[in-house]
Amino acid sequence: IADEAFIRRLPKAELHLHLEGSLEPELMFKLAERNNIELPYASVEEIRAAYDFTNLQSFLDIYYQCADVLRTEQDFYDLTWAYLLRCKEDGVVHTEPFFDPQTHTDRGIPFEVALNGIDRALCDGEEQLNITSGLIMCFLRHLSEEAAFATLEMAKPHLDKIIGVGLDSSEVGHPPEKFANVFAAAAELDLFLVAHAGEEGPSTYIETALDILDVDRIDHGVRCTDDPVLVDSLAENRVPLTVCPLSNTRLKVYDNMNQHPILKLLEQGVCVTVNSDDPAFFGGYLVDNYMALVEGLAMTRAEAVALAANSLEASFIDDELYEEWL
Ligand code: ES4
Ligand code: ZN
Repeated sequence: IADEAFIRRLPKAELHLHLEGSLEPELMFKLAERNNIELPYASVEEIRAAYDFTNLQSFLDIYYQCADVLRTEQDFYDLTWAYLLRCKEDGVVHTEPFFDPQTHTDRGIPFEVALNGIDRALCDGEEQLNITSGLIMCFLRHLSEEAAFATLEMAKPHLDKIIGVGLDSSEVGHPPEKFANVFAAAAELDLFLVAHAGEEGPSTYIETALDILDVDRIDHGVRCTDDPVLVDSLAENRVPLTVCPLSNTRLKVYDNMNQHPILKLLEQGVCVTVNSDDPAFFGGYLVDNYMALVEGLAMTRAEAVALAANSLEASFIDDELYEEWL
């Protein structure tokens, strides 16, 4: 059985982390005060008590509301920097975080305010913490493909600060193929491609994300277990899945961690990785997610090493860079 000190020391990449989802209640209060915003909660305890989710949408409603405290470039810097300090504690040597530009541009915050604050913190993280990174911007799938195109247009002057595009928000009813044209346009710009698929949505969304969007990785993807032929094909092609154990139990994809399929998928040869998704809302950062697998599934040291190695294999950094960590 693996233990916390062992897991903390393993060099790991984090490949599925929403920066807006790393906003801790303490920082939320600080930013609300700084920006003269009245929060609908009286205390940090009251905020944490509101994080009692029944499904993905019940979480997203609160998550978008909380993001409203992020107003200035410094706010986005502080958010990102706080996350990077947690990476350092957790032995994360490389991270490819997501941000949701439309969550900010739709309430009047310029694209550059969010991007520049995040980018400046990521640059400082490379210099001061020795954590490499690559930023991924996600399109909100409950909005139109036209709106996604407008967001891609805003990113065009800043392609030196963005390595890829993703697809997140409410999954069911918004299949990957809705975004076929904008993903093709992003591929033309040499951006990496990822998409949330098979979290609450069916395994067919995993297939269309791969076949129609041509993504490099699948975010979540756990519902592939409904289709054994798909599982074989994911294993055969080493398609990475960025799995988020605490997210899946907090959003009731599984009632209990002992039902989580990640270690079974690992054994079947699928390139599964461990990630924290929205750690401020789901009760834990990367090491906490590994420890949840120790507690729920009696994960061994060998399994933890394999999951950490998968995260480096599945990252978009040069293979030579990660070999020094393996
Ligand atoms: C998300 Cl867990 C999850 N699923 C889909 N979209 C998201 N955005 C932030 N967290
Ligand atoms: Zn996610």
